[in-house]
Amino acid sequence: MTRTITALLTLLSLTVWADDRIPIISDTDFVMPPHDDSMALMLALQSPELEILGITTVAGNESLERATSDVLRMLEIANQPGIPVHVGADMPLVHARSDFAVRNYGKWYSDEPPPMPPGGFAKKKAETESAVSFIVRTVMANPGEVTILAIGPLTNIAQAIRAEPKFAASVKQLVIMGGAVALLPEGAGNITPNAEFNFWVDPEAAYVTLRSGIPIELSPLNVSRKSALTLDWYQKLVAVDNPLTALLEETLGKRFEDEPDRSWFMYDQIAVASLIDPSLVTSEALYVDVNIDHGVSYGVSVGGREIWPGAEGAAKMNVQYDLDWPRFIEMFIDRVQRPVP
Ligand SMILES: [Ca+2]
Repeated sequence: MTRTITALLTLLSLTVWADDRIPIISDTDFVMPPHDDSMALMLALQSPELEILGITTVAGNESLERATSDVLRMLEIANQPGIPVHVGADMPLVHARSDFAVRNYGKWYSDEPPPMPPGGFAKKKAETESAVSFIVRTVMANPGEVTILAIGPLTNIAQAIRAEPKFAASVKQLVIMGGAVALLPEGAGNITPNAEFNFWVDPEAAYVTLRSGIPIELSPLNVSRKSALTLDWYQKLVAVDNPLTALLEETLGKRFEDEPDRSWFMYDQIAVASLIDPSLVTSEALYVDVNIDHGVSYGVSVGGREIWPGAEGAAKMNVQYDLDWPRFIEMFIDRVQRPVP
C-alpha cells in the first residue's frame, strides 16, 4: 500500500514537473565554444526547468550561415536533434556593414561559407519556415505562455513585433542579453566606449524591442562582468566526461592551453541561468532606451530611474547588475556535467 502511494506521489510530482517547464524560443547568434551562445545552449538543453520549442538564428558574432551550421551540429552533439532550427536575419534592420565591424568583430553577414564545426557538418537540416514566421506562429498559438531568450542582435525579434500587431502583447517574457547601463556599476561598452555588441549590431531593432511593451528581463554587461571563468573552474567543468564536456575540452581547452591565465566573461549563460533561478541575479527596475542617432553614441543603451528628455515612451524593465558567482558557476557545471540523453 505504502509502495503504491509512493509510486502515485512520484507520478504526480513528475506530472507537475512536466507542466512547470518554461516553454522558450532561443534566438541566438550561435557559434561553437568558446563563444557564449553555445555554452548558454548547453545550460538550457541540460536544464529540466526549460522546454526549448525551437531555436532561431541571427547574424551577429559571425555570419547567419555559421550560426545555423554550428547550432545544428551542437544539437547533434547534445543528442537533441528533434529541436527545430529556423533561419533568421542575415543583417541588421538598417545599418550597413562597415570596415569597423569587419575589423573589430567577426565576419557577420559575410559571403564566406561557414567553417566545418567540430565533428563535421550536421546531417540535421534547418526548417524551411523562417525564424520570424516560427516565432510569431508559436507565440500566437500560445498567447501569454512563451518566453523568448534573445541572446544575439534583436533583428528577428523586432521583425516579429512589426509582423504581427498582437505579438508583443502575447509574449510572456523576453530575456535579453544586451546593453550596458552607465547608471549602474561596470556599465561601459565592449564594442564602442559605451555600446554593447548585441545592441550596437542592430540598434534600431533594440530600440523597437525595448519599447514594444513586452515584459523584459535585461542581462547587460554590468552583470556579465561579475563572472570569471578561470582555468580552475574550467578544469572542474571538464572533470566529468560527456559529449558536451568533450566539446569544451576540444575548443575552450585549447584556448586555456594558449592563455592559462585568461579569465572569460560569461554573457548569454547568465541570461539563461537567471531564467532557471532568478535568485542568482540582483536587478533594479529602470527605464532603458537605445540611442539610434548615427553619431558617436550609436547603439548605446541608457538606463534611468525616471524618464528623461528624449526617452519619452521608453519602457521600464528589470536590469541585472549583480550575480551570485559561486552559486551560478556551480549550477552551470552541475548542469553541463549531467548525462546527455
Ligand atoms: Ca550571443
